[in-house]
Amino acid sequence: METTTKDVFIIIDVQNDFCPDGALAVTDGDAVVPVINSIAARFVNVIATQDWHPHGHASFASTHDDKSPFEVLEFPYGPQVLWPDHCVQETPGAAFHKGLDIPHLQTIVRKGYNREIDSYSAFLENDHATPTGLAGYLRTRGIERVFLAGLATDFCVQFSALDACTEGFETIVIPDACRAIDLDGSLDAAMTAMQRAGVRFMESSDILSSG
Ligand code: VGL
Ligand code: ZN
Repeated sequence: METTTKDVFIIIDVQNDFCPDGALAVTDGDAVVPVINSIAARFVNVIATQDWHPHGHASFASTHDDKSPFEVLEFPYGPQVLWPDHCVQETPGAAFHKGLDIPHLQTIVRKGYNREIDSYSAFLENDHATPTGLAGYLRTRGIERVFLAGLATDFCVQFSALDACTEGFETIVIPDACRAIDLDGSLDAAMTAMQRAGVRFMESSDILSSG
């Protein structure tokens, strides 16, 4: 397909901790790397998000007494899944996978740096109120269409896609360039929620086909 300067490809959290042997490993997470490299080559505008938590982040089970990873705890902004410590600022787990090869990457949006609020979405933190600034950045640059891929389908990709729709961008997720955590059916729920919100889905082969 043809992409234009009004399109952006947003790569979500392709970081070591979400890849095999990482602290919050997503099954087959590293399989997205070559696909994402190929897709990125088709876009002028490419940005990436980086999950970037301080030590003692509120989303870490270890921050709370008697809590285990993957339990859900009620936070001021609603239910929050507790995770293993992951993507701690400046640790190797927080670094991008070394196979990512995107010399024209324009911007890195870090998120989850607020100790008390998790941030799945690239646009809004999990209180659904605190903006990262990405919507303004994209609008200022004249972006109208957002393509998304990365990790994990059912958390950071899903919430980024839903917020991109709400922000008025035409939103396309590329599921074969994503992998899911899939807690208790969260992948099916995410696909349904995205579809209902008006997110479109495309295969990487559709993006990579010429013409
Ligand atoms: C993510 C859980 C916690 C993600 C980030 O990138 O999907 N999931 N932090
Ligand atoms: Zn995180």
